[in-house]
Amino acid sequence: MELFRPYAFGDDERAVLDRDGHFALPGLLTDSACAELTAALARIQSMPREDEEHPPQRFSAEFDAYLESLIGHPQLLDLARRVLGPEIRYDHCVALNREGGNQGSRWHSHEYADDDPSLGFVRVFFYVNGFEADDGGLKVVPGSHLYRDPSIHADSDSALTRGWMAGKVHPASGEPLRIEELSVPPGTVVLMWTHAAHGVNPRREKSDTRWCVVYAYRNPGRESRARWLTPAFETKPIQGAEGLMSLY
Ligand SMILES: O=C(O)CCC(=O)C(=O)O
Ligand SMILES: [Fe+2]
Repeated sequence: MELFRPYAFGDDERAVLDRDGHFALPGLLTDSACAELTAALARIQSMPREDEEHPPQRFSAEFDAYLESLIGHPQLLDLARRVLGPEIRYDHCVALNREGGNQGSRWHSHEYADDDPSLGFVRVFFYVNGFEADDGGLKVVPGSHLYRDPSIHADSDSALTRGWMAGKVHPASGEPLRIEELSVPPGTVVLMWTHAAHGVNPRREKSDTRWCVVYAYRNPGRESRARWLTPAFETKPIQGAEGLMSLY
């Protein structure tokens, strides 16, 4: 089944991703993929959170055959390889559903090979029903990923501005760092380098659920703290994902 509509992601787009740390592909997901994803994410949402070690909300592909099938989908792997080059591994698949009233997420960044820029780690967010900036919206700091700082944390925009961002510039342009709040239409895919500073605004009380799942891939070479998969899943045959499930 087609996952993506036709799109452009060549050298120019890759350069923007490398400069800013994120790149949005608006409306990339096909209608049928959006329908399948919504159903799958609703199934995950309705599952009990009994097993604290392996919650479906975090090991999402292990709990849903459709989400599992996308790990090795040729169009997703092609996109991941346009970003990372040929040698890639699967890292994680996490449901990021946010119901009305969800508090969003504080500012943070993630680790991977912090001292080795030749090893990349990309998050591929599927924003199935999109979002407005003030309603479960993703926000970013363009250029922040170039610091490769895995431990950015802030409780609010102002705390980030006064704290980690203070005095820092976008290494590519020399301009002061700034917060960018995204708004994206349904079916949008956002690529993000793992060291990018990012946070999520609260979902409005009366809004419907923001359906979202992230697929993360990386170049092999280092341990990965976010690699949420069970040993059984690592060795499970998944079509298209042969050779991609191991750490190294
Ligand atoms: O919910 C989101 O939009 C972002 C979640 C996030 O920070 C992540 O998966 O790393
Ligand atoms: Fe994150």
